[in-house]
Formats: sequence, structure tokens, C-alpha cells
Amino acid sequence: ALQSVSGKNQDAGLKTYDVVVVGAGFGGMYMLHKLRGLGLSVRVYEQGDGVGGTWYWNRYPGARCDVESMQYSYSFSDELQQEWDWSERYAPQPEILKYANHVADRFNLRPDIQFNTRVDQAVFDEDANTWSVVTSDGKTMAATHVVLATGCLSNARMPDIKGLSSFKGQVYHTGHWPHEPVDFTGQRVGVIGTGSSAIQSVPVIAAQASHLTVFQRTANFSIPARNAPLTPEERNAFRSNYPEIRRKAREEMRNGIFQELPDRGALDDGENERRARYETRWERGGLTFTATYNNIALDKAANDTAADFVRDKIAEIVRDPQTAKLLQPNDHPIGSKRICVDTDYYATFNRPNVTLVDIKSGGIEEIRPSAVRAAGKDYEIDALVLATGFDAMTGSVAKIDIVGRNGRTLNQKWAEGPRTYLGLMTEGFPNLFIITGPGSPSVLSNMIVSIEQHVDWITDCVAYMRDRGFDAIEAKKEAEDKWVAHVNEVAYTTLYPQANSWYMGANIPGKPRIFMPYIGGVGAYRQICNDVAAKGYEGFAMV
Ligand code: N01
Repeated sequence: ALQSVSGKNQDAGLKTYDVVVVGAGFGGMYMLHKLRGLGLSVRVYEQGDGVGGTWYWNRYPGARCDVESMQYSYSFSDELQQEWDWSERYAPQPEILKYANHVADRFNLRPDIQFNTRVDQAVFDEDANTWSVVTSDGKTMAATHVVLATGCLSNARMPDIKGLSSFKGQVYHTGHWPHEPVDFTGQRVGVIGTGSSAIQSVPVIAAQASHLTVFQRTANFSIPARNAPLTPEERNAFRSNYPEIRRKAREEMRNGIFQELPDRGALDDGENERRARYETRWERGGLTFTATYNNIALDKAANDTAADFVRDKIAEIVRDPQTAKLLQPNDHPIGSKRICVDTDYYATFNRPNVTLVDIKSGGIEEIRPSAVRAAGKDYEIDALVLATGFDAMTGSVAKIDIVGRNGRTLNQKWAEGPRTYLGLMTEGFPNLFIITGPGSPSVLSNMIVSIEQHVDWITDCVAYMRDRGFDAIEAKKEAEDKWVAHVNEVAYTTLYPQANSWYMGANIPGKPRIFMPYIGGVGAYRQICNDVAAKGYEGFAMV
């Protein structure tokens, strides 16, 4: 099948690949490695001039991964996980980028990656069962399969704020940070946004700037990271138990992060016992705070106990009562927006050179040549940092003109929100795979666990097709409809849809409100995907 398809396209004179992969982040790199293992011809297109995806673009001060390093790393090669030395509990961005480059070199990936090139268009040819792919360097090639490894948080969003282009100083977006170091010493800096990116960068910028003004629309819950150097003993504890730790992360943990899971709910304990348990997790630090009890994401009364605990902590840390009150989130359950992990975020508001401005009711009125105007006042600044987030999960896919069967584009199909079968494929777009797409656990999990699972599944699927002589695979409409309904149903058993989050598309004006990721957990999801494959790719049509 794959060979004969290649033959057809050679007749048409097009350069032909078995697979084109879009993006050379962690998803695209591992996809390339696995497909080469099948002996296929693969071409990866990457718009940056280096590998690493998220970790290539997000170079803002304080950027680091809030999933712990020993777990935020590939597991597919034991040599790799044994040889790489992570320096800290949470690796800083430069170190993760170095790791990505190490992987690219170690597995000799670069010869099949074309950098500085975007995929602009992909059109499905129904007669040949191949994709015709157009890149930003004006070339067209044919590929049997296209894999979108475009990332979930890679389309940085410039906010639509009046006067933004009139600003005279430098404007930075956290998701598109310059490659040269940025020094804010002596400058008055404004930061718009208080999501994870802002919460990581605000303390670092505050230490440099002469004055920092943070414009907050929605207060966020953040847990101290308690970052520290990793000792050789800590590294070895993981390394010697990696098979078991990785297995548990994949199969037993909902979010793909190995951790201690509670067997009780928040209301099973009395007040003192509950406080003590929250205190222990707060002291330990990190994302696992919301796993103190097993019903925090499910039961509002349970959730309130965790939210109250964090609100009390904010009041203890922040000296000015009015600022503390503003920093206390009160419009969404804790964890229903992506929880943040910080180093000294709340304490930064005790610094004399930091001002918090509440823009909840009026938003930012205008940006002027040397000021941000909000709440009827001008805040003079020299530099502006937009920590305003991403058009998440669908944004970078939507930038490619993808034309499926009958001339229908993916943007047309997804106009009311993304629809996929298992997050992996979408009906009407044969041979097009998505890594960690909407409808899969994706952003609710340790991304590397989800990436590896998708890449392995796609590789097995392509091998299955090749061995049996199939040219095309496509999700069936009924299977997709059922899956979309299931994703939705599971989401509404939790508190997540109660927040105006980017999970819901709520941060982009006009974007349909749909809970995009699959919240059933990585273990259950993996089992479903495996069962589908074991039943001869049930819910997919192959020809
Ligand atoms: O973006 P966000 P982010 N006027 O969308 C505000 C991952 N991540 O880059 O909440 C004024 O969370 C907006 O306000 P509101 C992680 O999954 C991981 O910080 O919409 N304000 C919000 O405060 C994270 O969740 C790490 O009311 C405006 C902020 O900007 C995801 O990336 C590190 C505005 C945007 O917050 C995104 O995080 C960093 C406007 N016009 C990020 N528009 C790790 O460590 C937006 N805002 C793994």
C-alpha cells in the first residue's frame, strides 16, 4: 500500500513521503524517531530554527516546567533516561531545550527535519489517498499520512487592546520571547495577565525592574513549587525504579504523573486533620496539591475546603489586606482552571516596587505611547509584557489550511468546536493524525506521557495498514459522534466546566464553549485506545 501510493505520486512528479509531520517539539521528534524505525520516509517541518516546540518559544524569565523533571522526560529509551542529569526538581526552560537538542542529536533526527518552514496547506487527494502538502518555501509534496504535532499551547495570542500598536517601548509576549536576553534593569514594566506564564515571570521581572505593574483580570490559584537542586540520591531513586514509576504514571495516575494518591475525600476528615493534610502538601509544593483528596475536582463542598486553604495562605503571605483580597481567586473552583506553580509569586506583591491593578470590571481601557490606562488611571511604563496566553488546542491547527474530503476544510468542520474520534483523527480527513488533539487527555496530563502514547498508537496503526495493504484510514462519523458525547459527558461530571478557562475556549472571544480535553484520565484512555486497536481499529474505516 504505502509503496504503491508513493509510486502513484512519483508519476505526478511530486516529491513523495510516507509521512509528513508538522512540528519538531517533543511530539514531532518522537514521531519521526518511531516512523523511521518502520523504515518509512518521513519529513518534519518546523517553523522555528530549532527543535523543542514549547521550550523553543517560551523563553520568558522564570520559565520552567511545573511537572517535575524526572517525570517530564521521555521514557522510550532507557539509556536516555539513565544518562540525562536533570539539575533541579523543576527544570528551567534552557535545560529542557538543551535536552530536546540532545535527543535530536542522539537519535540523529535533524537530517529529516526542515527548519524555518511552515506547513501552510494540506489538501487530501481522494483518488490517490494522499495529502498534497504546501510549505512556506513554496514547495508542494505528497504524503500518504500527515501527523499534526503542532502543540496545544503554541499559538500565542495577541490581545485585542485599543492602542496596543501605539506603544513606544518594547512589547513582549511570553510565548514568543526573544532569543537574546532581555534586561529590565531600571525600567518600569507592565505585565498583562496572571496565568502560569505571568506567575512564573512576575517574581523574576520584579527583581530587575525599577517598578512592575501587574494588570489582573482574574486571580489564579498558585501553589509554591519548592524548587531545589536534585541530589544524586533523588535522581537515583527514580532511575532505579523507572520501569515501575513510568508504568504507574501511564496506567494508574489520571494525569500521567506518578504521585501518592489519597483514598479519601476532603469531607471524610475533620477540620484539623484536613488542614494538616493540606499543610503537608503545601509544604511539599507543586501540582499534586489538588490530589490531597480524591474528590476536589468533583465535589464543590470538598473543593471549597482546598480553595479556602489557599485563600488563607494568600492572606498570610501578602501584607496589604486589599492586595491580598484581590489576589484571592473567588470566581472558579480550585483546579478548574489550570493550577499554577510558583516561586515567591504572592510574596512579590510585598515588594515596594510592585503594584497590582485590578482590571476585572473595566479591563484595560487603552494602551498609550508610554502608559497602560486602566480603571481611569494612566500607569506609566517603559516595557510591556503580554502574558495573555494562547488560542489553545485548536489554534495552531486552525492556522493551516487543511482541506479534507469533498473540499471541506477542517476550520469549517470545527466551526462549532473541535470534533475528533479519540482525539487522534477526525472524520472526513483520512490519514490525518493529531498528537494530543482535542478529545484526548493532552493538556490535563503530563504531556510527554500523552505524546508517547499517541505516537506509539499512530506508529502501530501505520504498521498495521502497511502489513495489510491498506491505503487509507478514516474515523467513522458514528464513532466520532459517540466519542464527542462521551468526552462531554465525562467533563460534566467534574467541576471543570464551571470555569471560564482556555480548556473551554473561553479566553478567545467568539470561540465555541466546549470542554476540549478528555478528562477520563490517561490510564482509562490508553485502555480505550488499545482496545480499539485490538479490535482491528474499531470505529475507523480502512480501505
Ligand atoms: O496563559 P493563560 P499562560 N486583558 O491563558 C489574561 C501552560 N503553561 O501563558 O483569566 C487582560 O493561562 C487572562 O485573564 P483571564 C499551562 O497549561 C505551563 O499563562 O482570561 N487580561 C489570564 O490571566 C497554562 O495554563 C507552564 O481573565 C487578559 C492571562 O492573561 C497555559 O500554558 C508554564 C487579556 C492568560 O493566562 C497557558 O498559560 C506556563 C486581556 N485582553 C504556561 N487576555 C509550565 O510550567 C488575556 N488576559 C508547564
